[in-house]
Amino acid sequence: MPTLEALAAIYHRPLFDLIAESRRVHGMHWKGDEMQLCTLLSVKTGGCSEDCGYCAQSSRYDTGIEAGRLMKTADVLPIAQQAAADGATRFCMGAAWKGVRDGDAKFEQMLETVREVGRLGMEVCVTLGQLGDVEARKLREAGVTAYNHNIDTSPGHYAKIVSTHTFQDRLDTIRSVQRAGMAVCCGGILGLGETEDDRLRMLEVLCAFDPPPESVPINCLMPMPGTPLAGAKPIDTFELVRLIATARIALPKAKIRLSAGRSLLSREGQALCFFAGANSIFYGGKLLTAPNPGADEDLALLAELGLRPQAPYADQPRPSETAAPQPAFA
Ligand code: SAM
Ligand code: DTB
Ligand code: SF4
Repeated sequence: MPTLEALAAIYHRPLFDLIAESRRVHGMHWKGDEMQLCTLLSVKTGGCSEDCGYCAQSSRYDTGIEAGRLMKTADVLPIAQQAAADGATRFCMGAAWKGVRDGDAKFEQMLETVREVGRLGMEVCVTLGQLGDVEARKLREAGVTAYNHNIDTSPGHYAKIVSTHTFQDRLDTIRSVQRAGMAVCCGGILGLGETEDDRLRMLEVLCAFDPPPESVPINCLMPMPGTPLAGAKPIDTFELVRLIATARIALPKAKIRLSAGRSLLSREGQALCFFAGANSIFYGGKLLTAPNPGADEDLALLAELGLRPQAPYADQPRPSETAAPQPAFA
């Protein structure tokens, strides 16, 4: 498990040396021409009680996003079917909740949606906020293969961004997800006013997970009007590429997902991120509330680069089978 010093030494190598190394590591574990396509759907938008300073869905900020109701299973299904038909191999459903609780009618409805979506043959990922062991087990039994719960930034910077829950709360949820045997999808956001040291400390925490995260979304802040971070400055593409390359070297078996903020990058910037080790993207014109490049645009970019969508479960077991139910931390 790399120390902070080791991560910093990797991160600060001359850029071309760094990318050459991340490409070498990538080639040892992944087919270099494959890209995982994951489609996102916000099944419950806005009205969230939490105060995450980057998020348009927090009810604390006047962002123009109205609180919606949980989508019915019957309304989610055709969207998931379309995503599968368009070539997505993972379907990720997000809810603007603090968390979920067993026995709650909304949680039951979510389980039903997972069961139905699971029949379509895609990996099923959900991101529903905090949960405990019971909820995690029920989600896994319903067919969830991966649970997304980001640490978002370093332990030290977290409290400057969110006050309604703690970094430790995030780790506790992740531990429940691991105990239930679901794959952990966990990453962060660049652009929250963090330092380079914070970014590397975030990676250090991810590297300490046991088992390591199955996928690591690297989001660039989409500055959302009305949030405290609306005026944050954009991410330098070379800094993003360095972090992706460092993550690829430190977490060789994880899918590294170039996530939110891709619409702010040039095609060349995205290509450099892919070359440095990013092998997964969100696919479809919308993230949760923010825009994403359109599916046609992405397919054209992949074709131009000679990349192809990753077939479902190509030559590896389903994620839930690789994630042994072990605690994240002692
Ligand atoms: N409520 C759940 C939670 O907080 O885990 C699930 C939904 S939440 C919107 C999922 C993730 O989206 C966050 O952890 C964060 O990494 C990312 N995110 C939210 N707003 C973002 C923004 N404006 N720019 C980039 N990433 C964002
Ligand atoms: C993740 O790390 N990024 C996605 C997904 N997990 C749920 C969400 C990005 C949200 C971007 C802002 C928005 O759409 O509101
Ligand atoms: Fe709520 Fe998640 Fe947004 Fe935080 S990131 S305000 S928990 S929806």
